[in-house]
Amino acid sequence: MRYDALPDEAVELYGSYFSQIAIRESSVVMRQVRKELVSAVESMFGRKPRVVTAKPKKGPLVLLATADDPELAGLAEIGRLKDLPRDGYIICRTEQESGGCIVAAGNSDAGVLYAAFHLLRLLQTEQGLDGLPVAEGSPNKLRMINQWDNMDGSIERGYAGQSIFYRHDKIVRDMTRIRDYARLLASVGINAISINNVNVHRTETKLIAAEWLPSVAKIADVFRGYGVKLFLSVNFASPIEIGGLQTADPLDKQVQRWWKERAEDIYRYIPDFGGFLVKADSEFRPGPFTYGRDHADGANMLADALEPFGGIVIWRCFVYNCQQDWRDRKTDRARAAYDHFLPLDGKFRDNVILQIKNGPMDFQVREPVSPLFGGLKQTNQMLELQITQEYTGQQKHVCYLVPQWKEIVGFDTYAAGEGSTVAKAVSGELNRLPLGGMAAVSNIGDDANWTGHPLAQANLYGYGRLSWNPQLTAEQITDEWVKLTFGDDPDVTETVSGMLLRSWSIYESYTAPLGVGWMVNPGHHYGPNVDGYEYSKWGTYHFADSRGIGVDRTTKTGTGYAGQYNEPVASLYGSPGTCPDELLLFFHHVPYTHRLKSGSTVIQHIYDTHFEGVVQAEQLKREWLTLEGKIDPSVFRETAERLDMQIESAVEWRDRINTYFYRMSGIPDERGRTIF
Ligand code: GCV
Repeated sequence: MRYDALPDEAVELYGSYFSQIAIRESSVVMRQVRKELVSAVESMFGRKPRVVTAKPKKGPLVLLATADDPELAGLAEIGRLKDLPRDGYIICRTEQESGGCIVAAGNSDAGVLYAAFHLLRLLQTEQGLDGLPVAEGSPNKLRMINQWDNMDGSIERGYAGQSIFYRHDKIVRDMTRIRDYARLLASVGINAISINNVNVHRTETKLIAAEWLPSVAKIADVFRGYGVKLFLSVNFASPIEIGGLQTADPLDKQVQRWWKERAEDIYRYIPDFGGFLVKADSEFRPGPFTYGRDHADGANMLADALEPFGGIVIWRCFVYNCQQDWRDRKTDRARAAYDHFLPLDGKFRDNVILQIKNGPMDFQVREPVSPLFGGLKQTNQMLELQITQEYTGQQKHVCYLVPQWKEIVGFDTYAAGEGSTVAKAVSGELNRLPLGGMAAVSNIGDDANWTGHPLAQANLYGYGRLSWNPQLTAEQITDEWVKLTFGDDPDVTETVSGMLLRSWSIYESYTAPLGVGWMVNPGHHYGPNVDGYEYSKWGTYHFADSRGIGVDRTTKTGTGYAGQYNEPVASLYGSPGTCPDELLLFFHHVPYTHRLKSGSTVIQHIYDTHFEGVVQAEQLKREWLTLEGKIDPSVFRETAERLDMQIESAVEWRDRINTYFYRMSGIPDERGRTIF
């Protein structure tokens, strides 16, 4: 959204079209479309466009309108809109008018907004308009952001400053930053946001009460202008904590009535309120289990309260025993979501969506995809990703996650034969379900650069683009972001794209090996600590001893987790001979001398990747330094500083991991490098 001045050639080619914009401000969204376009055009073409509400007889001009606008009558291309989803759009060029016209038309106001951003993106990335017409629509009805912000201004797992929504237990008065955020999100097609942490503490429980609803409504007003629906995370025990009731039992009539009344209150203030996001019976949060009820009872009770107003309940599946005894090798946290929710398939109301984390554990740098996606057949589902880099370098390390997310959305669950990808499961296409989409935990805060690490912005951008269109390749998304952010100097675009696209694999190489995960410092989760979680209650173990390492999750001798997948995936993961190297220790306990498909032994792989990871981190820094003078100086400096932190941390990871496994196994590095 820099809207840099365009090169002369582009100004010459398109300047006349953009000298005149025809748009009817029939809604708050259309008003923002007009504002965005006017300021972008002024900045890119160096001239303020003339804005008219009815299409003039003579072009050239840019016309922005919804499908039902009479101005579009007779335009052949517009017919294609009816085959696109509600927020779909087309952009085309017509020379029938004298002078010519660029038309950006949407099935809804939000569709027009997305068309406008698409048009601006084409100009900024200097792709020009030769590729028109374009017709787009997202398969995902919900493309959502989850804020884990608390009202004291802190952000759970936030690495970019304080909340832009709250400060000192209050909602901020100045909404400028929130407005900018809404613009940012809309520019990549996000259409929903929950604005408070899923761990809903005492103060935030009151967000659904009269005390805070007027201020929440102001935030909703800001997001509405950009086609983004507002949701709140709610505390399942609210009827007790703020309602004065003795119970929060979902089958209790008083409780049901209490939630219905809250829904009425909320919709009085926010008529298009999205609904509730719920973390229940998870990590000490209250939930239906307290009353001997199941998660369908809990979710359906809230869904019934919201249903008359068109609201939905997004119910998280991150439910597991966080009080496990490490001596107990039968209980497996990885199994938990499937074990809890599969038996409830088909028991949820139509306005409930189950939100499932991408992996069965918790946003590790490498995990298999949750088997729930291939298991649920009759329940709306949503994929939950984590943009904030809790376990992936906390925005000190560059770790671009789009390649990881691409693997996840492209994973074949075989639920209905080959080609049953996660993308199809969550869009609803696979099981012909009405609701679904993607959600992700945001990585922004009030840091001037939004994300702490300047390159971490690519993760937010990439999530938005991928949730709009899961078919986009990582390379396409990266190329767009780099050009929009840094311009199109080939030295810069090639270097930054290369750095981003390699960064996930570099981070993986010097941290926990072969999918085993969790070798981090407990609590804050930054930096290496091989046994940090080994004897804890969290169910996150690697079981390393002097002979081998890994978790046996097979059906024959282990926890049976591998059997939660459909065939042929269950068999693939079920045997160490066929299990992909990168997930070997997630599924199998093997000796250090076990030979990987790569030809290396497990122990030698650990040494090699950890030495190589540091070399690669240093290489990232070297590459970045070649860009001095070609990148905004403050961005250059901030990134260089973070790359130094990354190298320092990678060295720590390398030495601790290598030393630990050398001491455990007694097997030296074949290449005789320094291990302590
Ligand atoms: C919001 C992990 C994180 C927690 C987070 C939880 C969740 O356990 O460490 O901070 O809590 O996931 O997703 O609910």
